[in-house]
Amino acid sequence: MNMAASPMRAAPPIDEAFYSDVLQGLHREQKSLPCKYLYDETGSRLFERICELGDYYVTRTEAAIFEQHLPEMAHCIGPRAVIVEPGAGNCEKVRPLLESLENPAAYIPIDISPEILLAARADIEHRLPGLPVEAAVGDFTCMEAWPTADGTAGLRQVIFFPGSTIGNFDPQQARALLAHFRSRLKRGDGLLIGTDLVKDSVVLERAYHDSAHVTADFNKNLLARINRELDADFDLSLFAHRSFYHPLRQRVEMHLVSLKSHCVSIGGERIAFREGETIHTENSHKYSLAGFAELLRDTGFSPLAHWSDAKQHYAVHYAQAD
Ligand code: AVI
Repeated sequence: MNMAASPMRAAPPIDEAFYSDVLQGLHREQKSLPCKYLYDETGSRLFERICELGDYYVTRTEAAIFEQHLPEMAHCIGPRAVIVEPGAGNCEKVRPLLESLENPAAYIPIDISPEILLAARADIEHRLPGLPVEAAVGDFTCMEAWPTADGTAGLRQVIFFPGSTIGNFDPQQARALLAHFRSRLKRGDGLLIGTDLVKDSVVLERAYHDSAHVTADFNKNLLARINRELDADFDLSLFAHRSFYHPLRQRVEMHLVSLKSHCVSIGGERIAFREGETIHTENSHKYSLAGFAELLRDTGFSPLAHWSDAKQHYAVHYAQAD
């Protein structure tokens, strides 16, 4: 029987963890949704477009820092290093780093998506033939996802965590994540990590409320995703994108504002929205150089070097495990 043509075809199974995170978040006093859910296929494509925007300085500033300082970074890392990349994605950022290292011993990308890892592995094996790639599927914030690096004992491991991803973790979570990274390393191993820096709020707010409205589409796609995957009926025209810099918390907050009082049904459950009420969808924390160095020290690292752009918008740090 051709199931595709059958009217009895079962609905795709609901992702229970997504469903319960969404309901839990929307029942809070300040409604919120975990930012990891921004990245379904559409969200990931929109994020790639954000990275190319003139208003979003983060990606191109980091790329320029890498381009300019790769030899110094490679010098800090040293020969025969094992590079571990949590949340590796398409490996675009690690490639130039691997190419500039002296005789790297292995590359270990960790990512939740097996498809992305397969493509990344093929790309690295094609461009750096002979470099062993040991891809690990899983959530890099969980211990179980980290491979036990067989055959790499005695070699220096360096965790590569670019893209200011650390900024999307709240301060406590960021501390826990760095401590988790430290627990995977031995004394003398390294961490190469990118952070967005505290700066003029006009620059920050333009980056997260771009003139082409791509960030607005990225934010609103979360509601479209909930409609698609969790049988919900969000009317996207009743929500507006809002982002602002919170100077005390040193973070850009992203919200979706309800433009009028109304109710939404999610899998049969009704959620009421008041006019002006928001769903908090993302925090993007900004660090000072001194503040991040302190965080590194608190979590068992010695900051050894950092590289920044002329405007001090962004920094890449190299730290050694104590
Ligand atoms: C992935 N992350 C570092 C981005 C950021 O800048 O916090 C996500 C983003 N959200 C809106 N624009 C970009």
